[in-house]
Order: sequence, then structure tokens, then C-alpha cells
Amino acid sequence: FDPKKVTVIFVLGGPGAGKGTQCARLVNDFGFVHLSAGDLLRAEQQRPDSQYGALIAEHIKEGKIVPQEVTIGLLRNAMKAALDSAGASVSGASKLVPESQREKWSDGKGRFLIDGFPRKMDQALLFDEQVCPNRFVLFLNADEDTMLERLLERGKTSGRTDDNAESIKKRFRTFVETSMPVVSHYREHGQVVEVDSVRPIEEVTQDIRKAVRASFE
Ligand code: UP5
Ligand code: MG
Repeated sequence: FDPKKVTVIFVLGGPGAGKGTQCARLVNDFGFVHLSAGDLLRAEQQRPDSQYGALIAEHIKEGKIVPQEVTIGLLRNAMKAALDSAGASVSGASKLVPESQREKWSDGKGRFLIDGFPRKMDQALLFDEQVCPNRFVLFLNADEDTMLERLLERGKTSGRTDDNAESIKKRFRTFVETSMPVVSHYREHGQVVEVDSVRPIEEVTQDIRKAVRASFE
């Protein structure tokens, strides 16, 4: 697809920072397509004839980052599918934006919130260069105690193989060592909007809405 036909916002933050929760709340307001890299990997893992099933399962449980070719391939396909289903032309891309919003934000582009990606420098550079540049990076900031509490609570019902104390510890470590450098990289380029996500869900959403509006105006 043509990078000029898309607007991408990366949503980053530690495990349990609230990326998925907040993205889901923004979809209707702005006509975004929400793509969670983790959800795409979990779906690929479940696909019976996937050649990556075992590799993904192992990486997720260990809190390690799946090789970039796999994740970028899944993201690219999901973006292409969303654009195709809205029609191939630029005016088609605007069909991803709900009718009620179209006049207000009429840049005609397909809008994507990419949640939980990129989480390693090589992925960030490759995506920006080979798929499309991002509009900005939203960084949801939360401390580990808060995130641990949220994930253990969610783990009671989520069925996620990585929502247990041992995996969570590994995910935190990968986040600090490997994913924070990505946030720092974009911060040095003035592309990061940081939101404190240790607050009630609605308060966090309000701050994010402001940042998104500002980026479209
Ligand atoms: N909650 C949320 N916000 C709250 C608030 N403000 N106040 C109180 N509670 C709040 O939220 C987590 C829980 O907290 C929920 O129960 C929610 O109700 C509550 P959620 O919105 O799910 O947080 P999120 O940041 O999305 O947490 P998630 O666990 O999904 O983050 P991860 O980054 O760990 O998981 P992800 O699915 O992105 O990745 C999983 C694994 O996939 C990675 O560890 C890695 O192995 C692999 N992966 C890759 O290899 N490459 C990729 O590019 C992406 C993933
Ligand atoms: Mg998530």
C-alpha cells in the first residue's frame, strides 16, 4: 500500500500500562483501526498451519521479542486488509473514518493505532523506512508495582500464558532493556507524547484525546 494513504500512531508503554484499554476507547472517536502487535502474534500462534506457532508461543511466555520479520509481516498484512476492505483509493481509505468524523478530519487517510510495537530499535527503524513513518508516539507511563498488580488481577481470567509472576518479571526486564531505548530514540526526535497512565481510565483517555486532536489540527 501507499504510505501516503495512512497515518500511524505508535502506542507504547510497559506491560499492563493500559495500551489495549486506551486504544479501544479511541477507535470510535477518531475512526482508528486498532492493531495490537501482541494480539496479532497470539492469533498467528493459534492458526493451525502457521509455521511460527511454536516460536511465538515460546517468545511470549519468556517475555522475549519475536523476530521482527514475523511481526512486521503480520502488521503489514493487517494494514493492507483494512485498507482493501475500505476500498483501494484514497477516498476509499477515508471510509475507515466513520461518516460522522469524516468532515472534521478529512485527510482521507486510513488511521492506525499500532499498540505494543515497535519494542526494539531494529523494528522501529525498519518499519519507519519500509512500511511508513509514524505521526507520533504515545507513551503510556506507569510504575512496575501498578502494572504488576493490574496484570496479576487480569491473569485470573485472561488465559494469557504470560500473565503470571515469573513471565511478568521477564516482560518488565525486556521492556526496560530493549523497548525503552525505542521510546528514548523517538523522544530525542521530539516525536513522543507522554501520558501518566497511573490514573483512572477516563482521565488517561482525555489526555490522549487532546494529544490526538492536536496532531490532526
Ligand atoms: N487497566 C488498564 N488501564 C487501567 C487504569 N488506568 N486503571 C486501572 N486499571 C487499568 O491493561 C492491563 C490491565 O489493566 C487490564 O486488566 C485493564 O483493565 C487494566 P491493558 O490495556 O491490557 O494493558 P496493555 O498495556 O495492553 O498490557 P499488555 O499486557 O497487553 O502489554 P504487553 O506489552 O505486555 O503485551 P503485548 O500483547 O503487547 O505483547 C505480549 C508479548 O508479545 C510480548 O511480551 C512479546 O513477547 C510479544 N511481542 C513481540 O514479540 N513483538 C511485538 O511487537 C509485540 C509483542
Ligand atoms: Mg495489550
